[in-house]
Amino acid sequence: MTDEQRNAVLAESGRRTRRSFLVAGVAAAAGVGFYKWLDAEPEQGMQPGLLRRTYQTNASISRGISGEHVLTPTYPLSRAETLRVNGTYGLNMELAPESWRLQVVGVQGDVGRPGYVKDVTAWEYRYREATTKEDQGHDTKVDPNAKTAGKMAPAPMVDKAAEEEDDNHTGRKPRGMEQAGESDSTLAAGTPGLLLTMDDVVRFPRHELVTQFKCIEGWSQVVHWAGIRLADFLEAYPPAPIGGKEPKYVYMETPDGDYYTGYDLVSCRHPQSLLVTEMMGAPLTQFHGAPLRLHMPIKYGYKQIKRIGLISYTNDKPDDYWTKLGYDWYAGL
Ligand SMILES: Nc1nc2c(c(=O)[nH]1)N[C@H]1C(S)=C(S)[C@@H](COP(=O)(O)O)O[C@H]1N2
Ligand SMILES: [Mo]
Repeated sequence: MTDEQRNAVLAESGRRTRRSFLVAGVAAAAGVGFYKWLDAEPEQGMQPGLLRRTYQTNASISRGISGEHVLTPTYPLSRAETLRVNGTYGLNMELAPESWRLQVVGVQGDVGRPGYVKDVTAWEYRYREATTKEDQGHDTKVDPNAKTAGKMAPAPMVDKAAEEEDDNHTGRKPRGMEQAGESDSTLAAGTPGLLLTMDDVVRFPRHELVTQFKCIEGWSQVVHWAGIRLADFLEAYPPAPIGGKEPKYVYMETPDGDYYTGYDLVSCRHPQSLLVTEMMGAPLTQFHGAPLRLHMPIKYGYKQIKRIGLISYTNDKPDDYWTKLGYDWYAGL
């Protein structure tokens, strides 16, 4: 898009007329190109907000534009505040930081890449006594009016139970020890893939975002995030075609699979989907998902998995923790 075209779009959108919506819609239909010109704006604050409002106003009269192609509003840093801790499924045992690896499965040409192993599931994450005094946060609350009331019971403290249920005496933590149980998308033993370290992740350009974080329980907070774009990561580790075509989905898990989430590839490529390493100017804490979590402001909080241990491409719609408990798989805002 030329500067002239871009200015025209900006002017039109600013007027927020029906015509501006159409222009924005056409730009949105251009997909990645649309993101690129928005991204070229030094200040991301104003314009996406206008587009977002336009989109919301017109959503009912148009099906040609989807939330996945619109940037969510960004805010001045002064609006950002420390995010409460909410939901600690898969986080109750503290991960030994040196044992963290990112398992990546289904990558094109993975055999020849550094970090390739014949069985990613054989990687042993290790846990240790909690060293942090961090507030363990709020359990997901029960909304008595919700259809799913009763399903949002407090998170059980599973660490002791997990240790005791190690029937095979492998010394490894059993999977699926939280409320929703084991994921249907758990990898089979013997699944090859990559084991990446944090150095492999932070080599991509660093991005910061100040966005609104929305939990389905009805609260939201403006938060300052820093990390890398999931899109950049996925571009460097592209999916291997399945049946001659690009797979549709991305699946993520905490180490040992107690919390898990599924996404369509399009949402993962959204330029505001970040693999986050820092929040509010400091490294992620244990209960906010150290060392790596997802921020995906086009989705509700429950899709924003903390402590990522696995990223996997798949053509089967992946299982999702809160979908198992009755919530919408897409969780779009
Ligand atoms: N591993 C893990 N990730 C998770 C959750 C969880 O329980 N475990 N809860 C989700 C929900 S419902 C919300 S609202 C956010 C909360 O993130 P925060 O604790 O950093 O506020 O994390 C999401 N990611
Ligand atoms: Mo949430």
